[in-house]
Amino acid sequence: MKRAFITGITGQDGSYLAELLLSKGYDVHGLVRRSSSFNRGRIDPIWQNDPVAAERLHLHYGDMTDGVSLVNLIREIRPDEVYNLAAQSHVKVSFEMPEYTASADGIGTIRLLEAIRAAKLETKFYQASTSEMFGATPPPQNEDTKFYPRSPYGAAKLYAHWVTVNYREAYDMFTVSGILFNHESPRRGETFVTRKITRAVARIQAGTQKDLVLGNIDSIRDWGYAKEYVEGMWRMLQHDEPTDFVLATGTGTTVREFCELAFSHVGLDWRDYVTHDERYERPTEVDALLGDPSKANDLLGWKAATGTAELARLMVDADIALLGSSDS
Ligand code: NAP
Ligand code: F7E
Repeated sequence: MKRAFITGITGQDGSYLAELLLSKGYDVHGLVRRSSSFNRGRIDPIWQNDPVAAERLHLHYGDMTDGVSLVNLIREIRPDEVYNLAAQSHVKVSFEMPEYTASADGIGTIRLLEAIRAAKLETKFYQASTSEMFGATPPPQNEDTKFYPRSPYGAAKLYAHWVTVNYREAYDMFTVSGILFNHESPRRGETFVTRKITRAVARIQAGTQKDLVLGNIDSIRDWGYAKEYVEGMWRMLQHDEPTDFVLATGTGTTVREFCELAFSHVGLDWRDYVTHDERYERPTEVDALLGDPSKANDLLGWKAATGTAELARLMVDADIALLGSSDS
């Protein structure tokens, strides 16, 4: 039985990845932060839906800013595969908490790599890198595109990307940087724009919300379905050689168009509800992200199946269902 260690297991991607690895028979260990309120809502259903698989799921307290916790956990778990998904992942928040973002997202990665190196393990390592590293470089973007991050988050992730590459070259470790374009789902955090929109659509339709206040709606993103992207992460670690991959749909959509897709799904005109407030804008914006996933298509046989329009519809449907279940 293979053992995996997932940091960020309580997040959107971590929860889908935990389910995937459990379904493949892995023993899954996850890093959780101590919180005064409940933060395991995304993984809790595993115990209800599949109690037998849940016996192979183990949670450990720790933090990406606490190197000692990482050293102890790696030594104790001795994982075959590590997926480093933990991060302060909100771009706008990274302008407000730049130092913390650098520590958790940037230095946290080297803390984890050092913990693996110190334990002298043959562990395979996946780093959750991001299209935000391309920032100002125009699309389409692929593995050879020049990096030009536009936020403390993008810069911290670029540091993490390069130490991942460096540990592969310096110490011959099996380390992979997965450069993922935006991926969303009904489990997406509520302050990211797609979920903010689909949640608002459900509430506006139910009559419990009047309007939706957004920032820049002209930016272009390449939005795919998170559940499919975690399969790509796993395939990267099963590939013969450690090398970096872009995962994306290959299609760009503006925030404005995403609004249109989500509101029209329930017969509403987005222009009647969406207003603007500059407090949701960033000091520097990333105008256009659109990925070229050819390398992953060719070498991993990975392809995004769900396009942005279908994604918008499934997220609206899930938010309507969620609203219904919380009302009852
Ligand atoms: P997410 O929902 O925000 O989840 C982030 C996870 O990291 C949560 O489990 C969170 O714990 C944990 N975390 C945050 N700070 C931590 C710390 N200091 N120590 C330990 N754990 C910490 O993010 P996601 O959308 O699943 O993304 C997963 C990873 O992929 C992130 O690294 C993100 O930056 C990267 N990424 C995401 C996308 C995307 O479009 N979703 C695209 C490219 C790259 P709590 O639950 O306690 O908050
Ligand atoms: O913004 C604009 C905003 O916060 C998307 C993270 O997962 O993907 C994500 O980062 C766009 C931006 O995602 C609002 O200015 C307008 O242009 O949903 P977002 P992001 O910044 O692209 C990358 C790949 C990651 O790695 C990150 O971890 O939407 N926008 N109005 C807004 N954005 C938000 N959040 N809220 C608004 O009201």
